[in-house]
Amino acid sequence: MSGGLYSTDKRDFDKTLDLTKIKPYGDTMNDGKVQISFTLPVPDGDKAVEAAKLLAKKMGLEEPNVAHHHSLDKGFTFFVVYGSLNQTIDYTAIKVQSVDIHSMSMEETNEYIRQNIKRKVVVIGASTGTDAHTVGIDAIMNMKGFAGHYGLERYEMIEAYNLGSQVPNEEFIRKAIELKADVILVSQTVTQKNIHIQNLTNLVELLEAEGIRDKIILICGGPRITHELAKELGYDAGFGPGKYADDVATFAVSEIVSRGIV
Ligand code: B12
Repeated sequence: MSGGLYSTDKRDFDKTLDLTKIKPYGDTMNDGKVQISFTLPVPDGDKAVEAAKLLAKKMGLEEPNVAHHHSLDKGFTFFVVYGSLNQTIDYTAIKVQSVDIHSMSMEETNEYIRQNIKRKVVVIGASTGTDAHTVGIDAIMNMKGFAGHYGLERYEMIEAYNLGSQVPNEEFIRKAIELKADVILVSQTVTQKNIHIQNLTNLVELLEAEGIRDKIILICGGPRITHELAKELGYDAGFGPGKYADDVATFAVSEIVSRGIV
């Protein structure tokens, strides 16, 4: 792509596009082309295909085309539907809250701690409540890390304790007090029936009741956690997919220093 509307020059691109009415791009601007997939609890066949098309129209797709369908099991059919979305959104009206920091490397974070905190930072993490998923918290904490980013256990100036999964909030707090944790990391993956909201809220309430909420950096994360949600629930920050130990460590140590809890 080069020149005019498709220029890779961001300024040209922004000028030609009406950002107040953007819609998906397929192969021509504003064609609205999307592909969706879903399963219906009916047997495969012509009637099922018609049902999928009708449903796609109700979702706002014009000229839906069932590109693929196959029987998943007796009475269940999987569909891939292609069509043009008739909805637009005003991109200029969107406001998002995110953690606004330039992440340091592991070495830079270690040096920052040596210079500014002058002792090891204690971090405790777990997947709490009934949540059995450990891969997210491991990605942040394990020595070997995730996607080329070393985990907190590898940081020379961080003492990291990963308690695993299904850790009750009370036990988590007891351990945090025992280890004199500076930073508490909570991972929540299951969001069915908003169980994560209840569990995250309960942890904040318990920390407040213990009188230690202000003395620690409280961070949550998971596939459906945003910084905005985290702040709403009384956390210092929230991290979702695409975030690694570097981001979390940078935020935590800067926050310790700026809040003067060294
Ligand atoms: C692996 C897996 C499992 C494994 C977990 C093994 C393990 N030791 O962790 C097993 C098989 C045990 C499992 C069980 C269940 N699972 Co499961 N599981 C998955 C799966 C396939 C992958 C999750 C994963 O590992 N992602 C990789 C990690 C690296 O990504 P991540 O968690 O997003 O982490 C990143 C960020 O979010 C962030 N992050 C995460 N945590 C934290 C914490 C902090 C502090 C910070 C800063 C950042 C951070 O950093 C990470 C790196 O960028 C997902 C589907 C999927 N493809 O995502 C379903 C999924 C999460 N599971 C699901 C469900 C429903 C379950 C069960 C309830 C099923 C059941 N009925 O039994 C049980 C859980 C029971 C329980 N009590 O919790 C649902 C959750 C739906 C929902 N929204 O609630 C999913 C989405 C599948 C689905 N589509 O239905 N599961």
